[in-house]
Amino acid sequence: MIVDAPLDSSGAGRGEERAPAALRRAGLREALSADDDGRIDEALLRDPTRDPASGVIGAAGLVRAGGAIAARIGALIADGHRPLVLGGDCAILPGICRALPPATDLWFVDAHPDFLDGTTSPTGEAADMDLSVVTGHGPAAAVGTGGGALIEPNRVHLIGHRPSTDESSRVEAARIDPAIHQITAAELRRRGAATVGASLAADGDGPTWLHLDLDVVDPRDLPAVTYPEPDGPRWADLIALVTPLARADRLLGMSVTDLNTDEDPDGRHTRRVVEVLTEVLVG
Ligand SMILES: [Mn+2]
Repeated sequence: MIVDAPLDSSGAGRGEERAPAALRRAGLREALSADDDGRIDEALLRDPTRDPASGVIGAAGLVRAGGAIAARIGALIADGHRPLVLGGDCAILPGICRALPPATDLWFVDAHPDFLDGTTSPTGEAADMDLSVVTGHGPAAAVGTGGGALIEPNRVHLIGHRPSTDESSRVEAARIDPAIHQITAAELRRRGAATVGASLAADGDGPTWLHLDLDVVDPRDLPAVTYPEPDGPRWADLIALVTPLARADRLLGMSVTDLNTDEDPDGRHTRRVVEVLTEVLVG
């Protein structure tokens, strides 16, 4: 079941907002033979103002979006569907996690740890903060959660990030909850993406969510993202990593974020994302 959550947490109408429609135009739904649950309309944010209290852009709109995402994903899971949520950016994750049952594991594949807060984020975009929010490190009020962990930190695997040396990245690295399991991009290369994917998929039997921020992919293969980081997995490695995760029996659903269509004028990267998701999910 495909559902669109076109939330762009810059509030400025960047290309992440148009990614779900672009992926659909490129044939994603047909390629997956997926049912269609349309779009979560409240997950559109058009407010670039940084809230002085929380330090988060579009705080009121994020609360609305988070509630609507939680309600829709909760209903789909309750009806026995396995949603594929098309972002938008990673600010959709707290709403999704609100809908997940207790003791759900999270596979979080991203170039960045998303562990800043309203003070430490240089941008104020909630997509800098989502893993911090869902593990109970805030800022909670600004993204529509009541505080507290939505996912227990020791149930999170943070995969594919690469530590960078600028000041805010150092601050961010120091904030990461030490209970979170980390597999950096370098470790992924060392162990082999297929080995890591197979071992994660085989480890445990409780419900799991898979979150894929496409900026994890090396910018040589996917430059159509807002915050590219060098030295990521190539497409072949990503497919090897994600295929066993996406096909795990215990998977409740999957979110895909951060394709920026503004950086893809001829649509070639959008088409590649459709091919990759089809290979991962269908084979
Ligand atoms: Mn992210």
